Amino acid sequence: SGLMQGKRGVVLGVANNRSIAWGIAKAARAAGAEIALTYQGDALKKRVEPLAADLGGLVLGHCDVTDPTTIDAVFDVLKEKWGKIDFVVHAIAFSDKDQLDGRYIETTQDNFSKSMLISCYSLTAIAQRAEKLMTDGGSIITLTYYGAEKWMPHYNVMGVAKAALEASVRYLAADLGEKNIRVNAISAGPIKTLAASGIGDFRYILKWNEYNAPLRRTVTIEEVGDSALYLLSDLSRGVTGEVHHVDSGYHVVG
Ligand code: 0WD
Repeated sequence: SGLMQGKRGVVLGVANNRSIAWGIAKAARAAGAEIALTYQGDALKKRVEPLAADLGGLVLGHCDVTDPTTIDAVFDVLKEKWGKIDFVVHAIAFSDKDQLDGRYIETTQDNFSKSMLISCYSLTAIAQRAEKLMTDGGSIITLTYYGAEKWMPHYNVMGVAKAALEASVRYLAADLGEKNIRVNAISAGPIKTLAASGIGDFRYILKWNEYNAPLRRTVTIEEVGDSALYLLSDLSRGVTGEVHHVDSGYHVVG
């Protein structure tokens, strides 16, 4: 379909072809969008470049959200190549793996700060740059998880960071609404990705969702991608500040 025809956007957080960001990039491209990707470090560069080529897209370069100069650099490239953008997909999170296990109470100050910076503040840092390029309005989406709303085993500081991320979505939506820039989140069900493999007992969490979610299964990155099309396109032009669950309905029972 041509739902995203004429729209251009940047997708941050593709690590490999199992990334949720990749599911969204593929769906947006299939609907007609032009896509730009970033990568974090040289190890991921080798994976992201061929994926961007598959989409006929741009590679903007290295972006590590802990280093604001690298965020500025990729937005400078965007400005130079495209002048304006229509959407941003933020699919970035990080916490030390050894603290995604056991008790939340053991979280260190250092990992708390790092998790909040990468998993929460980065959305605001990116929105600051995106605002300047979204001269005809736009749509910004981020990825969150049910652990923001309820205690979940082992999710720990990520749950706290996701709660703050969801609050950021509401504050950013209010700030950017008068420019017709919408900010929403997708709360995805558990999917086996690189980031998820760091979470303790993740296979058990997948099984638990299969047994208990209304649809009796987990979701795929393609399903998250298709739902993202709604939030990225004009179909959702009346929607902002929302957290949309794409989780086989787990949130109604969990
Ligand atoms: O079950 C899941 N997989 C769920 C993930 C359920 C609900 C939400 N999410 C969220 C994650 O919390 C994250 O916000 O979806 C988003 C995307 O995560 P993903 O697709 O599960 O994981 P992955 O493919 O690993 O992509 C996350 C990427 C990083 O990958 P690695 O694994 O190398 O940390 O986030 C990027 C990086 O590419 N990233 C950064 N990018 C820029 N600067 C940074 C950073 N400092 N740190 C991580």
